[in-house]
Amino acid sequence: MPEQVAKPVVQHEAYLGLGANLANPVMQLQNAVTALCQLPQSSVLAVSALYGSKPMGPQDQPDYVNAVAKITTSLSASALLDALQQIEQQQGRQRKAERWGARSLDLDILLYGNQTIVSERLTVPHYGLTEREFVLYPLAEIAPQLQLPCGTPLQTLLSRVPLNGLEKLSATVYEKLGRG
Ligand code: ROI
Repeated sequence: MPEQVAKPVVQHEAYLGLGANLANPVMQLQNAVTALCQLPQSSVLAVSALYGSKPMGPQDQPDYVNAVAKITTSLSASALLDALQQIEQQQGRQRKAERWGARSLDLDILLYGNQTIVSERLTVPHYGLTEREFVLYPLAEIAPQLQLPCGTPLQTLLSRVPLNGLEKLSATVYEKLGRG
């Protein structure tokens, strides 16, 4: 019988983007964080504040609420993507034909360790990371010293991308919106 060799468990630090603009977005993000805390083989290490942001893409949709979470996980990037898509579906996400339309919850893998991944399902770093204020500022809140796999410091990207109306939501606002 071949000798059983235990496979070492490799942990990856990953950053996830959270966004919603339908069906009580603040509650969607709060529920998403609760669901992330229950991901298998993973732990949530940090979550940014929630931010209000202007829609990128078609303007005839509500403002978004965005945040970024840092996790450590031994899931592969594609198993992590499966788990995130399952959370989106559990929270009522309906995939529509319209590109860049409103959504009840969007969970994106922004970074997965220091890896660059290009596959049919997944592009990491996330293709919008370098130009989206609603990703860069929450990311900088929890990882100000971060560098992308290509070596570019996050601070360099931030200096190029204006706030475009992005605002940190206060706890009072969460409560107000949470009740709405
Ligand atoms: N716009 C903002 N402000 N926040 C998002 O999370 C977001 N997500 C999207 C598109 C439609 C591109 N616009 C967004 O997928």
